[in-house]
Amino acid sequence: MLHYVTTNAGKVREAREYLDQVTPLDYDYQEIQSETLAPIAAYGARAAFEHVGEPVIVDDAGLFIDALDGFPGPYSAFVEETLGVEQVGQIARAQQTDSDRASASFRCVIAYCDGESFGATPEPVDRGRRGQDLAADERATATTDDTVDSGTVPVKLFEGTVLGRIVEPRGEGGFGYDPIFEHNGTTFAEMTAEEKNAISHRGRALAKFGDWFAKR
Ligand code: ITT
Ligand code: NA
Repeated sequence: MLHYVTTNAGKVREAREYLDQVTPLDYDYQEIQSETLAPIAAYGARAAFEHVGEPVIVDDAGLFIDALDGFPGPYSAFVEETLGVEQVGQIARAQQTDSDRASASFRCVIAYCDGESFGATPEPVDRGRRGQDLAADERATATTDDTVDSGTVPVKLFEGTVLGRIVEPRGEGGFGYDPIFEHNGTTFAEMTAEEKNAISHRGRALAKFGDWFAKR
């Protein structure tokens, strides 16, 4: 049994398209605060594994707006609940200049934990809150994944990122910031789940996880 631990129904819909063997588990693990996603996902995966005692994946994701220095980033869920998606879009577009057309990236880190070790590897690299290293290159599949083995319980990480720009809300699909995130002329909310998965941060991270997990 592989549990996909989340309280977010939108994430579950997308994950099930990729991994049919995955079972959604609505467990609200305590989230640590960090300027980067990887430690949050890793900590959550450990906590969730200790809770269920079976293999888990945790998905930590966020929207990083370049003109706002990576805001809301790891705080995306909180900011969605407080400011709201539309207002985040307005702030981002107000910051827009000719050279910086409210460019942004969605990032996702999938953390897997089953209590086993994956071999000795380093702590995850801190890529900075804007995630420049990833966003600078859209070949998200080429990014290095890390294993966190120095804690008590090892965690394996898979990252995905997608570049886009912030626009006025369009579309009814998806969830969260999808209506204001445009990629190649289409917002994520205007795409079908399949279209979004094929290019999204989550889809890319899940694809990498799926390849690795199939061999495990
Ligand atoms: P869990 O922690 O329980 O999984 P959550 O919604 O709190 O659910 P995160 O902590 O990872 O998840 O916060 C991610 C937030 O980032 C999410 O609430 C959305 O606001 C935004 N987000 C992440 N992926 C997104 C996507 O594919 N489309 C739109 N918004 C997304
Ligand atoms: Na969360």
